[in-house]
Formats: sequence, structure tokens, C-alpha cells
Amino acid sequence: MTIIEDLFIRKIIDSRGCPTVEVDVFTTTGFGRAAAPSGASVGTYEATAFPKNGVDSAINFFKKSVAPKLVGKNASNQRDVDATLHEIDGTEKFSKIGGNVAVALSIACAKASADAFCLPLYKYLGGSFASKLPKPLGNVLGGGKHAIGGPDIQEFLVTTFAPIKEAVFGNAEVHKKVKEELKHRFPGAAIGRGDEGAWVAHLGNEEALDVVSYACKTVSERTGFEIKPSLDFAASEFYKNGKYRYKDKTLGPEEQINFVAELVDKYGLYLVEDPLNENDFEGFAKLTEMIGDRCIVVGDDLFVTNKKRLEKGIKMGACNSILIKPNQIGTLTDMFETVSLAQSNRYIPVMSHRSGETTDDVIAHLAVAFGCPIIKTGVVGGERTAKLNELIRIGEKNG
Ligand code: 2PG
Ligand code: MG
Repeated sequence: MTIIEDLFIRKIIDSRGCPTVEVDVFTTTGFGRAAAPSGASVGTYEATAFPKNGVDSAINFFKKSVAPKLVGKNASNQRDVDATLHEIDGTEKFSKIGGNVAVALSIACAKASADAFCLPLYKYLGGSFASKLPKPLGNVLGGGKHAIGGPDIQEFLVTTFAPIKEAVFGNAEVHKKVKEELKHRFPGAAIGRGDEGAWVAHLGNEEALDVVSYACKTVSERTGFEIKPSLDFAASEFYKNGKYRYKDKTLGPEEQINFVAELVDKYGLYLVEDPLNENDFEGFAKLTEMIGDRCIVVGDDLFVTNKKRLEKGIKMGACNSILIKPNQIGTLTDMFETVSLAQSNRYIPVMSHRSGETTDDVIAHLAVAFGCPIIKTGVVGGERTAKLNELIRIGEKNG
């Protein structure tokens, strides 16, 4: 038994300069601390990060109405802790407590419990099954809501197929190569970085994909490891009144499906995330039917880590993979149930960061604990490398 004696919440700053929360849990035998990230391209159906009056009112609510109900509980009884959070909140989307407060508290309890058992979190949660490391998927070029003046597509990602350390450095080398290539193609132009550390330049979508796929090829030849590009369209962000509105063209739903399928084949894409708007389950099913044998089709805003939405997707054959963002759903128990449902239906769970992150490395542990074969967590920047370096450390422990 590891009984919760005290809880503390503080306002901290995230990588975008926005306020978020960190929760400390003190128990009779262990201590846990967890921080919550925040998204920019937020799915309509995900948990509300903070109640409508903001972070400070969420902190007050926590102190007055959440913490007192958790003191005396067993932090190792994750289901009870998480059920209590639902009971206190009473809404579908954690609109009272805030999904970010809930997730920080839920994870801090797990960490306190792992500490009490003197185990790293991934071992505490995953047991002896937790030994496989995920492949890191990271964005090297950005657009959409994460960048100003870049392509419409939000993320141009890469994966180096290699042991963890080589994979992390392979992705970083592609990131460097992309910068070199941008300098070469646009001499004198200002080139910056977006919210997740990916490069941003004034490029069209396919121009950007050309640069990234060239960089993948070059680094792959040098290192000898296969490196593939992927895309997160975050398509809901540029879907308006029934059409996908790119800067240079407008596509209807059918045309968008064909466009995505063409890109998959032309560039040998490893994965496409949110290529259609968050309500188009039928479209996702059609696209998965077309390309699902050769490409991972991931639902992020479509599923929002929500078991019910995933159930619907499974029934319809929408996607073959789901993005897992703990703060989209609010508790470790809910997240675990969604991951289990995905796995028992052969949907690949992809553990993911948010665009506004903290240096908390917990998703590295969660990916290993729950057997997620892929982790999307950027390539550079302290809040991204915190997770990558933790994976390298976990890799050492697992030989
Ligand atoms: C996404 C994420 C993370 P955000 O869309 O997958 O890259 O972005 O956190 O802004 O939702
Ligand atoms: Mg996404």
C-alpha cells in the first residue's frame, strides 16, 4: 500500500511559453511528479485541457475539490484514483477538473507508486513484457498550426529504422540535412523553426515533401539504415465547408483521398496521420481500404485516444492505427483501455507528445510499458530530447 498523504499543484511554463500544470504526489512510501502538455491543433472531441476560466481557476478547483478527496487513497490502485477523478468531474471531457490537471495527477500517482516499489515507471506499468523499444518518429519540417508561413500540412516526419540510439541520431541527421537543403534551395531566405523544432520555410506541400524525402535518401545512403518519410496532415485545420482548402488548391473529400493515396505511393510514405477531417469515418475507411496494406493510417483528431471513437473506427475499418496522447483522454486507466482495444484489434498504437511540451519524459516510459511500436516525439529541442534520451537510457537497461 502506498497511501497518498499530500498533493501539490503548481503552474509551470511549457515549451510554447504557455502556462500548464505539474502535480506532486507524496505517499507513505514514494513520491511522484508529472506535468501536462498542450496541443495547438486540438481535436474537437478531446478532453478540455483546462476549464473555461483557465489554469489558475483549475489550480483552485484542484486544491479545493480534488486533492482533499484523494488524500488517504492508495496511489497504487490506479483504477480507483482515476475513477475518483471521473466522479469528482462528472463530465464527458473533464471540463471541470481539466484534462491536463487530471492527467498530471493520474500519472503522478503511477510514478509515486513505481517509486514505492523502487521500479522505473515502464517496468512498474508494463512488467516483464516491457522490453521492446518504440521506433522514434519525428518531424523535421513543419507547417499548419505549428508554424507561420509554412506548408498547409502540419508535420513532415521521418523514421530511421535502426536500434534506438542510431534511430535518434539518424532522425537528427535528417533534420540537419533538411536545413542544409533549404539553405541551398532558397539562398538568403530566412528559415525558422516551428513549435516542435521542425524547420519552417515558405514552401508548398509537395516541395516540402521533396526536400524531406531527398534528405531521408541522402542520410540513409550514408548511414546504411532505411529512413522513411511520413505526414501528419492535421486535415481538420484546413477543412472548411466540405472542402480541403490548401493555399494552392481546393479538394473535395474524394479528391483528397486520391491525393493522399498518390503521395503515399509517390514518396513511399511510412505513415499518414489525420489525412481527412475528424468526422469523416467513412472517408477514413475508404482510404484505409486503398492504402492500408502499405501504409500506416493513423487517427489522431479522429479518435482523440477515446475508446468509444476507436470502437466506431474499428467497426467501420477506419484507419489501422491510433495516436495515443494521454492528455486527450485525461487518465492513465482510460489511455490503457484504449491502447488495449487497439492492440486486440491490430490497430498500431503510436504514443505521442503534444506541440506544447514540458521536459517530463513520461511518454517514453508509457510507450515501452504499453508496447507501442512507434513514438512520435520530435527530433530536437530540450522538451523533445528529454523523451528521446530517456529511451536511450531505457535501451541500455534492456541490453
Ligand atoms: C499532433 C500534435 C503533436 P498538437 O497533431 O499530432 O504533433 O500536435 O499537440 O498541436 O495537437
Ligand atoms: Mg496529429
